[in-house]
This record gives sequence, C-alpha cells and structure tokens, in this order.
Amino acid sequence: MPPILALLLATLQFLVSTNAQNDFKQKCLAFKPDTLTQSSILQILEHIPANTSLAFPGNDESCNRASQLISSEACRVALTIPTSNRSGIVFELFLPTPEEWTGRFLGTGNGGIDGCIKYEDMAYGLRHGFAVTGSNNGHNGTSGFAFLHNPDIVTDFSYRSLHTTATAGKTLVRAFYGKPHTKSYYIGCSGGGRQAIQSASLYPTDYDGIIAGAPGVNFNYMSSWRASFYPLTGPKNSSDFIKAETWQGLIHDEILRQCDELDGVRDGVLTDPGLCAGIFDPETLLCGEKGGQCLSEKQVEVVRQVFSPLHGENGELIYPGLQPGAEVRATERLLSGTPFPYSEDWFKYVVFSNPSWDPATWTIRDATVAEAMNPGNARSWPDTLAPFRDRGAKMMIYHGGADQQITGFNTERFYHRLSSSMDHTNEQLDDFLRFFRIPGMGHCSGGLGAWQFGQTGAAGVEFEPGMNVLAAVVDWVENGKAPEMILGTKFVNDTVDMGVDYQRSHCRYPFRSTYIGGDSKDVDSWACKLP
Ligand SMILES: *[C@@H]1O[C@H](CO)[C@@H](O)[C@H](O)[C@H]1NC(C)=O
Ligand SMILES: *[C@@H]1O[C@H](CO)[C@@H](O)[C@H](O)[C@H]1NC(C)=O
Ligand SMILES: *[C@@H]1O[C@H](CO)[C@@H](O)[C@H](O)[C@H]1NC(C)=O
Ligand SMILES: *[C@@H]1O[C@H](CO)[C@@H](O)[C@H](O)[C@H]1NC(C)=O
Ligand SMILES: *[C@@H]1O[C@H](CO)[C@@H](O)[C@H](O)[C@H]1NC(C)=O
Ligand SMILES: [Ca+2]
Repeated sequence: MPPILALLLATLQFLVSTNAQNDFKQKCLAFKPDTLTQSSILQILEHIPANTSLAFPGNDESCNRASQLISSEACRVALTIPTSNRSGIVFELFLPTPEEWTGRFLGTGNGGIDGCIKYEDMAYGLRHGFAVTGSNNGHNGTSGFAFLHNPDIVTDFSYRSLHTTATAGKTLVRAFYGKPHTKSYYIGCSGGGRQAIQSASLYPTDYDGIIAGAPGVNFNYMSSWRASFYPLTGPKNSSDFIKAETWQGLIHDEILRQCDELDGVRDGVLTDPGLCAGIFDPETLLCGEKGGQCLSEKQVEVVRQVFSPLHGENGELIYPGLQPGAEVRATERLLSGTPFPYSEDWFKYVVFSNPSWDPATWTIRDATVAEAMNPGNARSWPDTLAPFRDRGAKMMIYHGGADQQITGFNTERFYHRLSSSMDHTNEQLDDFLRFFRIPGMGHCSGGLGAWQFGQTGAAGVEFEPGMNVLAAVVDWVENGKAPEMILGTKFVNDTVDMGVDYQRSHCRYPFRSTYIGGDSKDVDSWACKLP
C-alpha cells in the first residue's frame, strides 16, 4: 500500500474509533440510572477510558482499595439504594461498550463481614466483556460496628444487598443497551462464597452460573469456630502460647514428616489433607528427656484441638477442624494469639449487642446462642438447592486444601449434606453443582499449590474454559460443557512475568488428584481417581 493511502486509512480508523468513543461517552453521560431504580440516588456517572487508574477517594481505608486499573473502556454508575428506612447499599455498575459487551451480566461478592467492593473483580469481569455489578453489602469497611442495633444492615449483609444489586443491575443493563442481558453470572470467595450459596438458595433465579470460592457457609458456627481459637491458644504473652516460628518450623515440619508423602510426592503439599487429619499425632513433639525443640503437654493438647472438629454443647459436631498444612499461614490470624476480628465483631455488635464483650470469654455456650439467634438468617447452610437445579443453573465451588481461614473440610461436609438431604448421588449433583479441591492453596488464593485459575481479578491465566473458572462456568451454562477438572497454574514466585512453574489438574470431588508416576511437576503425572 502506498504510504499516503496507509496514512489515510489510519486517520480514518482513528476518526471512526474516536467517534465511537465519543458516542459511547455521550451515551454514558446521558444515562439516567437513578430514574430506573426506586428511590436510588445517583452518586457517580462517568465515562472511563481504557487503561485508567481509577481512584476511589471516598472508599473506606480499611478496604485497602484506593484505586484500580481499568483496562477497557466503560461507563461507570454508582448509586445509593435504600433497602429499608434505616439501611441501604452503595451500588456500582461497570458497563462495557456495546462492541465489547458479550451480553453477559456478572455480580461480584464481598469478603468476611466486610462492606468492601471488590473493584479488582469488577475490572476483571469488565475486561472480559461482562456488564459488572458490585456493592458494599450494606455497610462500608471491614468493621462490623455498623451492625450494632440495626438488624436491617445485618439482613443486607446476609443476602439482601446482593439480591438488590442483581435486580437493579439487570434493570439498568437492559435500559442502557436497549436489550436484556443473555446470561447472568456471579463470582465470589470466602464471604463472597457464602453470598453465592445464599443467592442460589434464596433467589435461585438471580444467576445462571455461580462460582462459590471457599464458602463461609454454616456462618453462625463458623464464626464460633473462629472465635474458639483465641481462648484455646491464649494471648501471645500466656505461658504456653505457641509462637508462629514453632507452628511454621517444628509443628509444620512434623506434619510434613508424617504426611507429605501420603500422596507419593515429597513437595510440601498435602494433596488430600483429610488423609493427614486422620493420622497426625502431635504427641511425637512432647518434650522428653532428649530436650531440644519440643512442646509442653498443654501445647500438644492445643495442637491436637486445632486440628480437631469443634463439638457443640451436646457433643454434636458443629464445625470441622483446621486442615493440616494450613498452620503455616493460620499464624496470621487464627493462631496469632489475638481475637479473630470478624468473629469478635459479630459477637460484639450482632449476637450480644455489647461493644465491651470480651472475646477471651467465648465459650461453646456462645455458639449455641449465635446459632439459635441466626441473625439476619446469615446461617447460609441450605439442605437443598433444588429450585436452582431445576431452572438449569450451574454452580462451581472451589476450596483450597491449606485454607488458613475457613477449613476446606467444611465444604466437603456441605457437599455431603446436599448429597444426602437432596438424595443425590455424586453424578446427580454433578449435573448442576461441582466442587473442586485445590491442593496446597490457601484462603481463596496463594500457597504452594497450582492456585491460579481465574478465580480473582488478579488472574494471570487466559480466559479459556480449561484453565479459567469464570470461562468454565460460562461454557457450562451456554454450551452445556460441564467442567471435568480445573487446570491450575503455579507461576514462578507467584509472578506471572516469571513464567509457569507447573500446572496441575484439580479434580472434582470426590475424585482425588493421584500421583501416577513421572516428574511430579508434569501435569500428566497425576490423574483424578476415586479414593
Ligand atoms: C491498554 O494497555 C495495554 C497494555 O499496555 C495495551 O495493550 C492496550 O492497547 C491499551 N489499550 C488502549 C485502548 O490504550
Ligand atoms: C460509604 O462509602 C460511600 C463511598 O464509597 C459513601 O458514598 C457513603 O456515604 C458511605 N456510607 C457511609 C455510611 O459512610
Ligand atoms: C421503619 O420501618 C419499620 C417497618 O419495617 C417500621 O416499623 C418503623 O416504624 C419505620 N421507622 C421509621 C422511622 O419510619
Ligand atoms: C498479657 O497482655 C495483656 C495485654 O494484651 C495484659 O492485659 C496482661 O496482663 C498480660 N498478661 C501477662 C501474664 O503478662
Ligand atoms: C518474589 O516475590 C516477592 C514478592 O512476593 C519479591 O519480594 C521477591 O523479590 C521475588 N523474588 C524474585 C526472585 O523475583
Ligand atoms: Ca506431598
């Protein structure tokens, strides 16, 4: 092509794209979202050019999200929407350009008891052509203080904020593009995983495809389980307190000595921590005559209890124990000699409505009280998802095998609960719900395992169904291709730019990732087998 023609063409392309951008910008700024959702108040309406570092000056500092890179062009809408006469939500919607919109709708969740919008997940969905919503779940920041004497804010946290957001978001999407979305999806982990289960249970038509990561279900008892650690370990200065170095050195080493090779590979990962929980014996660490690094009798008992299920006042199992292998990072919170902050706030501001309640006084009696109260119906422990199943919706659940905040054993328990109460075989559950265990992964991310599979906004993997959980649930919903396994990727030093360390196929429960020989970093050296 002669240079002059090439220049003309380039100029033309530039003008066309600039015009499209101007059109989209005008369309965005002319949008009247607050007239479409009842009683809402417009907070922000702005056009975001591609590759903008978007700042959130009003965002609560405890959310630790001062800005977010938005890589594709969008129209941003922020509203406040009342949910009762004493509560309301901050609602956010990112709308891609009509050219980039796939027709899909995506909801994003929160974490813990927080009211932090996961802007990284919103940016992630936007980047892949979803119209994406997020909300503050009824209050701002990570503290539970807002719950005090306001059960409506607790209800928002439990399920209402997510449902309100889905409803408003879909209405606005239809108005903005002049046609409704095609399919709706949800992605969340931890507290966001709990919201996922609430949504499927209470509002089964809200989402067609749901990703529930490390779900904080059986929430009342989970809060008690977390609260039980501080009275168990004692504060940092108590005489038998087990220091982080001891958990990470002595105790972790002994767990690896007893359990690492149960899966056939000495790699620091317990592929199925359930095998270890059944046999691990901390007694070997008891100080004897030899001396050296060791544990007192009381410390041995603490270690034993940390890895044991929590039983209720009547001796019934209320929550399973920590997974062996999770102790390394559990020293950050559960084993830190300080109260678990979310549980402390939940008991203070919700269960007891008493800001001076002392978390050191927690006893199993308090677990009974919280469970009976079930504030805001936050239990999140359904025994059926039949309406969700019957309308053809799909759910993928995942949970790390070294989760330092919510034991992965509870998700196995949830799976068995659904299987037995719905009277479903694994194959029948597989039709609409699949659970993937991620060996060596911590809480939602991180760890020695192959933990990157598109579950968070920081995804370093391609948007391919085989290796990306969001793409996988889309493929399941839209093309009927159910995910057999998830290919996880471990990057060198967890740094995408440093290249792939290894990949592993994560099996759907109850299949277990099983070493069959060869280089253990080779994906073909492992197979999914029934135990
Ligand atoms: C945004 O940045 C990426 C990476 O630097 C680049 O590939 C892309 O072309 C940019 N997009 C626009 C619209 O500038
Ligand atoms: C919550 O934060 C938003 C900004 O993200 C702000 O508009 C709103 O007023 C805050 N709400 C409260 C109760 O502080
Ligand atoms: C708020 O609504 C409740 C019903 O949900 C009602 O009982 C109460 O009187 C209302 N309070 C105010 C201040 O309007
Ligand atoms: C331990 O520290 C707490 C403050 O965190 C203090 O109140 C308590 O007296 C200390 N106990 C001992 C035995 O030093
Ligand atoms: C590995 O990552 C950490 C941050 O997570 C960084 O401090 C360190 O320098 C990295 N190491 C290498 C070799 O890049
Ligand atoms: Ca191993």
